[in-house]
Amino acid sequence: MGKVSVIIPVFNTTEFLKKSIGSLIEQTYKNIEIILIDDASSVACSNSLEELSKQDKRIKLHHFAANMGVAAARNFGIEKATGEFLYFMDSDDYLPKQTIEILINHIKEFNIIRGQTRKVYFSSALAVILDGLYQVKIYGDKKYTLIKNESVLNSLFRADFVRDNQLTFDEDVRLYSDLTFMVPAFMVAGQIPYVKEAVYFKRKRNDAINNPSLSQQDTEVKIKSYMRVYNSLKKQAISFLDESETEEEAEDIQKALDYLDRHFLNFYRKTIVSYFLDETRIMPLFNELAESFQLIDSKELNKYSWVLKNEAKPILVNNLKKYIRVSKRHHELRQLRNGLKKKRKFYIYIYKKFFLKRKADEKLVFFESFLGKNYSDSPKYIYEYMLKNNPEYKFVWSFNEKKDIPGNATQVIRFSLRYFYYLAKSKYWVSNSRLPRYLDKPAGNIYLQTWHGTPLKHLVFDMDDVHSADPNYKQHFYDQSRRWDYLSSPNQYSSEIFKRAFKYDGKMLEFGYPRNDILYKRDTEKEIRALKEKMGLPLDKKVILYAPTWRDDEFYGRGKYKFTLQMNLDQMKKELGDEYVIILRMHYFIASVLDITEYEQFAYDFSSYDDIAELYLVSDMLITDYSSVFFDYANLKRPILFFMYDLEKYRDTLRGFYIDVENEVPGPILRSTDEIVRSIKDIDGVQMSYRDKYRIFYERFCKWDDGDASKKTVEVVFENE
Ligand code: C2G
Repeated sequence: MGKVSVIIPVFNTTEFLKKSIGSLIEQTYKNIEIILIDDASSVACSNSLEELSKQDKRIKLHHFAANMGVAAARNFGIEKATGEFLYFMDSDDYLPKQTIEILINHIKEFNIIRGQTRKVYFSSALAVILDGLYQVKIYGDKKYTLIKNESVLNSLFRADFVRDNQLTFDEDVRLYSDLTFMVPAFMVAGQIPYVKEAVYFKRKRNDAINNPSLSQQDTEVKIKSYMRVYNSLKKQAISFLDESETEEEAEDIQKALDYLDRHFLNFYRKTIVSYFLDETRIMPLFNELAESFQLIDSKELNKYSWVLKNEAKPILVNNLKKYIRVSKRHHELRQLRNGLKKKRKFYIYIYKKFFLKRKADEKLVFFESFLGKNYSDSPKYIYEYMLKNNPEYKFVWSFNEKKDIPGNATQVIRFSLRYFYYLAKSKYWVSNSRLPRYLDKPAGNIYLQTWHGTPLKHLVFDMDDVHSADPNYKQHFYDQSRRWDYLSSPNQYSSEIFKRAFKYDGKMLEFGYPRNDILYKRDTEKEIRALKEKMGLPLDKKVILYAPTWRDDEFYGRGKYKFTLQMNLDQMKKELGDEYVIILRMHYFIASVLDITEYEQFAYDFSSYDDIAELYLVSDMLITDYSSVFFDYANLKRPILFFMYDLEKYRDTLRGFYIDVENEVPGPILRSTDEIVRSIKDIDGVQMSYRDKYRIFYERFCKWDDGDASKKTVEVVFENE
């Protein structure tokens, strides 16, 4: 079997190179050469390429002196290739071991063969490929569906075929140059086989802000490149059609023409139309748009909706003014239609269209804590402080269901029409987590983000792979956090992390957490006794609080996480039940329900209890894992045990920590119920041996908390206004 030249342009993808090049080195098909074209990357990236290319003789590394773009790099790669076959790969993607072997085994007499591309968000995707069970499907009439994703990736080409037909990538466009190679290739390739099992993992970058991939770049550049590519390919295909000699050839070219039209019209519908929502963007692109539309076959255009056809009319005659009018009307129609689809969407439509246009109430404050789940956390304490001290203000609380709370705040059900109405009406927003992205900020609005914990786990832009259920996490977070005017910080350590990891450079309120005021103001025997009575806890037993966090990779769906109790409650009850009771408190993301009916009088499920700070107060010790609860709990100076049965996975794969957990946490790290029981039986000894660590920890994380954070926060945010 012949040699395969794998061509990889590289531009600043240092963190992905090891994975991608490694996946080539490990291919079961060994007869390959790996042509790396360093497109004038950063020094770090170039060095890392040098280092990696020493690993394997099959690697040939070339450096460009100036950045030339992917198309030029790939063309250069074609020139340098010595193989019988060509294969293109991107430097942030990777392959399962068998991909090239499968493609080679099935290319047979064909000129091109394609495999399947799968999008991934992290570096550990696996494909299950059963030897010999490959389904090869031959595409003739419908072959253009194979390039719906307009990509050259994961296709194996005969090198002769590419050279004989002088196939190259158009170097004048920054994006969509793949089409300038693929469409002409498909026009002359004849039938094309496709093997689903030959998988290619295409990394969807999770950080479009710091490290955008080509496809995540500026929409205007994208549209311009696209129109240029379409116009030139369309003209080229039309001239081929004119020159075609046989009917068969003409039919093949007609398929390319139809594909191009369909592709263009879909691009227009999906990308250009929404970009034109802002009408000032139309004019600079309009001439080129008209040129493209004039190339479309009217037969194809007629297959589209009347909305699109109506827009096409003024474009075809190059009438900008009329197009702007039609486009505006259609946008309104689209918004309305979207709005009517679902109740929530309809409310958002009303919010934007009507509520936002009304004047806000200067003295109205909107509160939300943990996505409407609780009456808790810093928003609660800021509210209670204001209730007492700022009678000139009125308040709104957003909850998932109505709650019994002090004061006379208006309550709204999250996502109801009233929720949207009051959001628009409130000059102030106070929330401890993100508010939805579509909630445009009303004019003059002041948004206090209190956040909800000293960070232990890497946050947002400090995270590499995102394993959680929301793949666009970073982009969304960035958009949402641009609206914050104030951010509460519990300690110096957090201030530094927040600035970097949230890319936040607004005002920071460095007063400690309002939610921890209670730990200083109400830590008295009398208060604790009253709380225990309210909670129905026995007064003659000591209380253990178990409050673990959630795991990014264990979920049922977005925002609905699983939790399996790893603690043996039977054993705990048997060995500790005489002296202790245990409160189980799951994270608010956890959707799993605990069944603890067997452990009545010993285990209490307080997962839906509003305010964890009250649980801190009534407990004699805390068991937790990677939850920020221990930073707050340390204010009480009571013992903390760390039940970290999955420490390696959590630290190394899922998140990564900001502190050296094994050395810095102020209590023992335990991995089994046995160890927990042993530590609890000797809790005084444990406390003694962690005395110094605890002191250092307290100094570092709890020093700002003094019981007056709510007061100081309100003075800055509300009283200075
Ligand atoms: N919390 C709780 N009960 C738990 C765990 C946490 O009430 N069993 C509350 C605490 O107030 C804690 C806060 O939720 O400080 C945040 O909890 P973490 O476990 O630190 O979770 P975190 O990863 O910060 O949640 O990405 C956004 C997530 O919202 C962050």
